[in-house]
Amino acid sequence: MNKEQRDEVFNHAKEWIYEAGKEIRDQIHAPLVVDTKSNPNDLVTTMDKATEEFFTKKIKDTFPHHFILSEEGYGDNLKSMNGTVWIIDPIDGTMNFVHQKRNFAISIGIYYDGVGEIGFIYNVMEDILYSAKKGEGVYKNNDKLPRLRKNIPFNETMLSLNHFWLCENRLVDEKVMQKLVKDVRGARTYGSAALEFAYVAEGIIDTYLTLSLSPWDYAAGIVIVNEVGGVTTTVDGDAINMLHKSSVVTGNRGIQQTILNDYVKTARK
Ligand code: 2AM
Ligand code: CA
Repeated sequence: MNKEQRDEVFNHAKEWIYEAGKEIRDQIHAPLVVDTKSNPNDLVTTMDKATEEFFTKKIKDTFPHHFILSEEGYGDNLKSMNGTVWIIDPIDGTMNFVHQKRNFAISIGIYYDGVGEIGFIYNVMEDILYSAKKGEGVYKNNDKLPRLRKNIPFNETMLSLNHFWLCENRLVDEKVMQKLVKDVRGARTYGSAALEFAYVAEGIIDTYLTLSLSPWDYAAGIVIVNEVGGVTTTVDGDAINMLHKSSVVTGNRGIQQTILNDYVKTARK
Protein backbone atom coordinates (compact mmCIF):
# COMPACT_ATOMS: atom_id res chain seq x y z
CA MET A 1 0.00 0.00 0.00
CA ASN A 2 1.55 3.36 -0.97
CA LYS A 3 1.13 6.55 1.06
CA GLU A 4 -1.67 7.90 -1.14
CA GLN A 5 -3.70 4.69 -0.83
CA ARG A 6 -3.02 4.50 2.91
CA ASP A 7 -4.19 8.10 3.39
CA GLU A 8 -7.38 7.52 1.39
CA VAL A 9 -8.32 4.40 3.38
CA PHE A 10 -7.38 6.11 6.65
CA ASN A 11 -9.56 9.16 5.96
CA HIS A 12 -12.64 7.10 5.08
CA ALA A 13 -12.20 4.82 8.09
CA LYS A 14 -11.82 7.78 10.45
CA GLU A 15 -14.97 9.46 9.13
CA TRP A 16 -16.99 6.21 9.51
CA ILE A 17 -15.66 5.62 13.03
CA TYR A 18 -16.80 9.08 14.15
CA GLU A 19 -20.21 8.51 12.52
CA ALA A 20 -20.64 5.08 14.17
CA GLY A 21 -19.44 6.44 17.52
CA LYS A 22 -21.97 9.28 17.47
CA GLU A 23 -24.78 6.83 16.72
CA ILE A 24 -23.72 4.65 19.69
CA ARG A 25 -23.62 7.70 22.00
CA ASP A 26 -27.02 8.88 20.76
CA GLN A 27 -28.49 5.41 21.44
CA ILE A 28 -26.64 4.67 24.67
CA HIS A 29 -29.79 4.65 26.82
CA ALA A 30 -32.04 2.92 24.26
CA PRO A 31 -33.27 -0.59 25.17
CA LEU A 32 -30.81 -3.32 24.15
CA VAL A 33 -31.27 -6.94 23.19
CA VAL A 34 -28.38 -8.84 24.80
CA ASP A 35 -27.49 -12.37 23.67
CA THR A 36 -24.67 -14.68 24.67
CA LYS A 37 -22.14 -16.41 22.41
CA SER A 38 -19.42 -18.91 23.48
CA ASN A 39 -20.37 -18.76 27.18
CA PRO A 40 -22.88 -16.92 29.42
CA ASN A 41 -20.41 -14.04 29.92
CA ASP A 42 -19.53 -13.63 26.24
CA LEU A 43 -22.07 -10.99 25.23
CA VAL A 44 -23.35 -9.52 21.98
CA THR A 45 -25.99 -6.84 21.49
CA THR A 46 -28.03 -5.39 18.68
CA MET A 47 -25.63 -2.43 18.75
CA ASP A 48 -22.55 -4.64 18.12
CA LYS A 49 -24.33 -6.12 15.09
CA ALA A 50 -25.71 -2.84 13.71
CA THR A 51 -22.32 -1.14 14.04
CA GLU A 52 -20.50 -3.96 12.27
CA GLU A 53 -23.12 -3.98 9.50
CA PHE A 54 -22.65 -0.21 9.09
CA PHE A 55 -18.88 -0.62 8.57
CA THR A 56 -19.14 -3.61 6.24
CA LYS A 57 -21.65 -1.79 3.99
CA LYS A 58 -19.48 1.34 3.80
CA ILE A 59 -16.35 -0.68 3.04
CA LYS A 60 -17.97 -2.90 0.39
CA ASP A 61 -19.55 0.16 -1.32
CA THR A 62 -16.35 2.22 -1.32
CA PHE A 63 -13.65 -0.44 -1.63
CA PRO A 64 -15.30 -3.48 -3.28
CA HIS A 65 -11.98 -5.35 -3.57
CA HIS A 66 -11.10 -5.11 0.12
CA PHE A 67 -11.71 -8.00 2.54
CA ILE A 68 -13.22 -7.90 6.03
CA LEU A 69 -12.50 -10.03 9.09
CA SER A 70 -14.94 -9.16 11.86
CA GLU A 71 -16.46 -10.37 15.09
CA GLU A 72 -20.20 -10.53 14.47
CA GLY A 73 -20.46 -12.39 11.16
CA TYR A 74 -20.89 -9.65 8.54
CA GLY A 75 -17.34 -10.07 7.21
CA ASP A 76 -15.70 -12.55 4.84
CA ASN A 77 -14.54 -16.07 5.58
CA LEU A 78 -10.82 -15.49 5.05
CA LYS A 79 -8.16 -18.14 4.53
CA SER A 80 -5.31 -15.71 3.81
CA MET A 81 -4.20 -12.16 4.56
CA ASN A 82 -3.51 -11.33 0.90
CA GLY A 83 -4.72 -7.93 -0.29
CA THR A 84 -6.28 -5.26 1.93
CA VAL A 85 -8.01 -6.71 4.98
CA TRP A 86 -10.05 -4.68 7.47
CA ILE A 87 -10.12 -6.39 10.88
CA ILE A 88 -13.05 -5.00 12.83
CA ASP A 89 -14.40 -5.20 16.35
CA PRO A 90 -17.50 -2.96 16.35
CA ILE A 91 -17.63 -2.88 20.16
CA ASP A 92 -14.66 -4.18 22.09
CA GLY A 93 -15.59 -4.48 25.74
CA THR A 94 -19.21 -5.46 25.14
CA MET A 95 -19.67 -6.36 28.83
CA ASN A 96 -18.60 -2.82 29.78
CA PHE A 97 -20.96 -1.45 27.12
CA VAL A 98 -23.88 -3.41 28.59
CA HIS A 99 -23.17 -2.95 32.30
CA GLN A 100 -21.33 0.38 32.49
CA LYS A 101 -22.19 2.23 29.28
CA ARG A 102 -18.54 3.30 29.08
CA ASN A 103 -15.03 1.79 28.76
CA PHE A 104 -15.59 0.22 25.35
CA ALA A 105 -14.06 0.91 21.95
CA ILE A 106 -14.45 0.55 18.22
CA SER A 107 -11.30 -1.21 17.03
CA ILE A 108 -10.21 -1.36 13.38
CA GLY A 109 -6.88 -2.62 12.04
CA ILE A 110 -6.17 -2.45 8.31
CA TYR A 111 -3.55 -4.81 6.87
CA TYR A 112 -2.06 -5.14 3.39
CA ASP A 113 -0.58 -8.54 2.47
CA GLY A 114 -0.37 -9.32 6.18
CA VAL A 115 1.41 -6.09 7.16
CA GLY A 116 -0.33 -3.72 9.59
CA GLU A 117 -0.81 -0.39 7.78
CA ILE A 118 -3.43 1.44 9.88
CA GLY A 119 -4.83 1.13 13.41
CA PHE A 120 -7.78 2.87 15.08
CA ILE A 121 -9.03 2.46 18.64
CA TYR A 122 -11.92 4.78 19.47
CA ASN A 123 -13.00 5.23 23.08
CA VAL A 124 -16.57 6.04 22.13
CA MET A 125 -17.95 7.65 25.30
CA GLU A 126 -14.83 9.73 25.95
CA ASP A 127 -14.57 10.68 22.27
CA ILE A 128 -10.86 9.80 22.21
CA LEU A 129 -9.44 8.36 18.99
CA TYR A 130 -6.06 6.62 18.97
CA SER A 131 -4.88 6.33 15.38
CA ALA A 132 -1.74 5.15 13.63
CA LYS A 133 -0.38 4.85 10.12
CA LYS A 134 2.65 2.66 9.50
CA GLY A 135 5.82 4.72 9.87
CA GLU A 136 4.00 7.88 11.03
CA GLY A 137 3.55 7.29 14.77
CA VAL A 138 0.42 7.37 16.91
CA TYR A 139 -2.03 10.19 17.56
CA LYS A 140 -4.37 10.52 20.52
CA ASN A 141 -6.95 12.80 18.91
CA ASN A 142 -4.68 15.52 17.44
CA ASP A 143 -1.70 15.00 19.74
CA LYS A 144 1.22 12.81 18.70
CA LEU A 145 2.17 10.31 21.40
CA PRO A 146 5.84 10.10 22.40
CA ARG A 147 7.74 6.85 21.89
CA LEU A 148 7.61 4.56 24.92
CA ARG A 149 10.03 5.28 27.76
CA LYS A 150 13.12 3.11 28.07
CA ASN A 151 14.57 1.51 31.22
CA ILE A 152 11.51 1.61 33.45
CA PRO A 153 12.45 -0.03 36.79
CA PHE A 154 10.52 -3.28 37.11
CA ASN A 155 9.08 -2.31 40.48
CA GLU A 156 7.54 0.77 38.84
CA THR A 157 5.71 -1.24 36.17
CA MET A 158 1.97 -0.86 35.61
CA LEU A 159 0.52 -4.16 34.46
CA SER A 160 -2.84 -4.97 32.91
CA LEU A 161 -4.26 -8.50 32.90
CA ASN A 162 -7.50 -10.29 33.65
CA HIS A 163 -8.28 -12.35 36.74
CA PHE A 164 -8.10 -15.61 34.77
CA TRP A 165 -4.29 -15.53 35.14
CA LEU A 166 -4.56 -15.37 38.92
CA CYS A 167 -7.15 -18.10 39.53
CA GLU A 168 -6.49 -21.82 39.40
CA ASN A 169 -6.69 -22.90 35.75
CA ARG A 170 -5.30 -25.44 33.33
CA LEU A 171 -3.06 -23.07 31.36
CA VAL A 172 -0.82 -21.27 33.86
CA ASP A 173 0.61 -21.71 37.35
CA GLU A 174 -1.33 -19.01 39.16
CA LYS A 175 1.31 -18.80 41.95
CA VAL A 176 3.87 -17.43 39.46
CA MET A 177 1.35 -14.89 38.20
CA GLN A 178 0.42 -13.87 41.74
CA LYS A 179 4.14 -13.19 42.36
CA LEU A 180 4.21 -11.03 39.20
CA VAL A 181 1.30 -8.95 40.50
CA LYS A 182 3.18 -8.42 43.78
CA ASP A 183 6.49 -7.58 42.06
CA VAL A 184 5.10 -4.81 39.81
CA ARG A 185 3.88 -1.48 41.12
CA GLY A 186 0.21 -1.94 40.20
CA ALA A 187 -2.15 -4.25 38.32
CA ARG A 188 -5.30 -3.22 36.46
CA THR A 189 -8.13 -4.83 34.48
CA TYR A 190 -10.07 -2.61 32.06
CA GLY A 191 -12.19 -5.21 30.25
CA SER A 192 -11.49 -4.00 26.72
CA ALA A 193 -8.43 -5.48 25.04
CA ALA A 194 -8.40 -2.65 22.49
CA LEU A 195 -8.34 0.03 25.19
CA GLU A 196 -5.64 -1.89 27.05
CA PHE A 197 -3.48 -1.79 23.90
CA ALA A 198 -4.19 1.94 23.57
CA TYR A 199 -3.11 2.50 27.20
CA VAL A 200 0.13 0.61 26.51
CA ALA A 201 0.75 2.92 23.54
CA GLU A 202 0.00 5.93 25.70
CA GLY A 203 2.50 4.68 28.30
CA ILE A 204 -0.02 4.60 31.17
CA ILE A 205 0.19 0.78 31.23
CA ASP A 206 3.55 -0.88 30.55
CA THR A 207 2.41 -4.40 29.64
CA TYR A 208 -0.91 -6.11 28.91
CA LEU A 209 -1.30 -9.90 29.09
CA THR A 210 -4.15 -12.02 27.87
CA LEU A 211 -4.50 -15.75 27.22
CA SER A 212 -6.98 -16.01 24.37
CA LEU A 213 -8.15 -13.27 22.05
CA SER A 214 -9.38 -13.09 18.47
CA PRO A 215 -7.75 -11.05 15.67
CA TRP A 216 -10.34 -8.23 15.92
CA ASP A 217 -9.39 -7.72 19.57
CA TYR A 218 -5.72 -6.99 18.78
CA ALA A 219 -5.33 -6.14 15.05
CA ALA A 220 -5.48 -2.37 15.60
CA GLY A 221 -3.64 -2.53 18.90
CA ILE A 222 -0.60 -4.26 17.43
CA VAL A 223 -0.18 -1.51 14.80
CA ILE A 224 -0.63 1.22 17.41
CA VAL A 225 1.77 -0.26 19.99
CA ASN A 226 4.32 -0.97 17.28
CA GLU A 227 4.28 2.68 16.14
CA VAL A 228 5.45 3.94 19.54
CA GLY A 229 8.25 1.35 19.73
CA GLY A 230 6.42 -1.35 21.72
CA VAL A 231 6.29 -5.04 20.93
CA THR A 232 3.57 -7.72 20.84
CA THR A 233 4.05 -11.50 20.92
CA THR A 234 2.23 -14.66 22.00
CA VAL A 235 2.95 -16.08 25.47
CA ASP A 236 5.62 -18.21 23.77
CA GLY A 237 7.35 -15.14 22.36
CA ASP A 238 6.21 -15.78 18.77
CA ALA A 239 4.74 -13.33 16.24
CA ILE A 240 0.92 -13.16 16.22
CA ASN A 241 -1.06 -14.73 13.40
CA MET A 242 -4.05 -12.66 12.25
CA LEU A 243 -6.09 -15.65 11.08
CA HIS A 244 -6.31 -17.47 14.44
CA LYS A 245 -7.06 -16.86 18.09
CA SER A 246 -3.94 -16.07 20.11
CA SER A 247 -2.49 -15.30 23.50
CA VAL A 248 -1.01 -11.80 23.72
CA VAL A 249 1.80 -10.14 25.66
CA THR A 250 2.13 -6.53 24.49
CA GLY A 251 4.09 -3.66 25.91
CA ASN A 252 7.15 -1.63 26.48
CA ARG A 253 10.01 -3.62 24.92
CA GLY A 254 12.18 -4.18 28.03
CA ILE A 255 9.32 -4.84 30.43
CA GLN A 256 7.53 -7.12 27.96
CA GLN A 257 10.69 -9.24 27.64
CA THR A 258 11.17 -9.49 31.42
CA ILE A 259 7.55 -10.48 31.99
CA LEU A 260 7.65 -13.01 29.17
CA ASN A 261 10.95 -14.63 30.14
CA ASP A 262 10.92 -14.39 33.94
CA TYR A 263 7.22 -15.00 34.62
CA VAL A 264 4.96 -16.05 31.76
CA LYS A 265 7.21 -18.76 30.31
CA THR A 266 7.74 -20.23 33.79
CA ALA A 267 4.01 -20.10 34.53
CA ARG A 268 2.96 -21.92 31.34
CA LYS A 269 1.73 -25.47 31.97
P1 2AM B 1 -15.36 -8.34 23.38
O1 2AM B 1 -15.89 -7.38 24.35
O2 2AM B 1 -15.28 -7.81 22.00
O3 2AM B 1 -16.02 -9.69 23.46
C1 2AM B 1 -12.37 -8.68 28.08
O4 2AM B 1 -11.34 -9.02 28.99
C2 2AM B 1 -11.74 -8.59 26.71
O5 2AM B 1 -11.60 -9.92 26.18
C3 2AM B 1 -12.59 -7.83 25.73
O6 2AM B 1 -11.73 -7.17 24.83
C4 2AM B 1 -13.39 -8.93 25.04
O7 2AM B 1 -13.82 -8.59 23.74
C5 2AM B 1 -12.33 -10.00 24.95
N1 2AM B 1 -12.83 -11.35 24.73
C6 2AM B 1 -12.38 -12.17 23.76
N2 2AM B 1 -13.00 -13.36 23.80
C7 2AM B 1 -13.91 -13.29 24.81
C8 2AM B 1 -14.88 -14.22 25.34
N3 2AM B 1 -15.03 -15.44 24.85
N4 2AM B 1 -15.66 -13.79 26.37
C9 2AM B 1 -15.50 -12.54 26.87
N5 2AM B 1 -14.59 -11.66 26.42
C10 2AM B 1 -13.81 -12.01 25.40
CA1 CA C 1 -16.83 -7.17 20.19
